[in-house]
Amino acid sequence: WQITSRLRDAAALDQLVVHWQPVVHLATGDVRGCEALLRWQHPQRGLVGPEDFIPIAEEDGLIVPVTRWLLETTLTQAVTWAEAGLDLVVAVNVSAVHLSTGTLVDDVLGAVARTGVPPRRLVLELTETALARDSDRAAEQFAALRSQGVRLAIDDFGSGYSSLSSVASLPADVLKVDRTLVAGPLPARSATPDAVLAAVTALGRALDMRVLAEGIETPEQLARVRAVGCEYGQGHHLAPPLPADRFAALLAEGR
Ligand code: G
Ligand code: G
Ligand code: MN
Ligand code: NA
Repeated sequence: WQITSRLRDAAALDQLVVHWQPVVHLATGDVRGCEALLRWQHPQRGLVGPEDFIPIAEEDGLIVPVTRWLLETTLTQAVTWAEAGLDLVVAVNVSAVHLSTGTLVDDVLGAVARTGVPPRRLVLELTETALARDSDRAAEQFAALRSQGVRLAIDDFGSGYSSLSSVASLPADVLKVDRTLVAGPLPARSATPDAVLAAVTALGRALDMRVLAEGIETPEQLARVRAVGCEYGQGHHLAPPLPADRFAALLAEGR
């Protein structure tokens, strides 16, 4: 079926929706920010997850207008939250395809300028695999965005095959530790199940990055990531991705 042409319509018809997953400061339990996660409200199929349409959007280049829309939507939402007294850091996932088109810097800075959100409140997330694909070009665009105050995160770190030196040479602000490291090896296979998690956390801190543990699903995992010194966390045990109204309700509870 013609998911691509339907997606073209969807982008125009505002069938895309954003869910917001809280980012929690682990020492205090405060929600300090959120990650924008795209969904497609399909008229027949219901809520379609990004894994079912982002790869197609990347193939035909639609990911670029979709991400432009997402940046505008996210920053507009951030303005609304700021007006309600909530100064949140908002994170948006960026595709390697977008990096390779060369329009990312203008797209991001344009949305920042139009909405008036302080650039420090925006984090762009790129996976280590995406960064490794064209690391010189990525570094160039990173430098341009960072010089304007936009923050950068290396997403899903520990899931791919990039080298430690490539991480050290990228000027990123946040290291997002992949959920496979948070889940850890099967205890039966390791006498020191936290060794890799601890080492990756120490690496991030040594490189002056904020370390954020992803995919925290249980109280035990929360205890582990705190014990190794992760500063921030995300995951279903803390809060799942939520529609804007439920995200706002959660923030209201915490105050
Ligand atoms: O939202 P999760 O719930 O299902 O997302 C699945 C995957 O889709 C994740 O790897 C996430 O990074 C990616 N994803 C979600 N929203 C976006 C987006 O707006 N752009 C890109 N490039 N990836 C996204
Ligand atoms: O951008 P990234 O690949 O990190 O995307 C975050 C993805 O992780 C989204 O698909 C989101 O729905 C998902 N996610 C968020 N919290 C959890 C969790 O606790 N467990 C698992 N398995 N997935 C999660
Ligand atoms: Mn992400
Ligand atoms: Na991630």
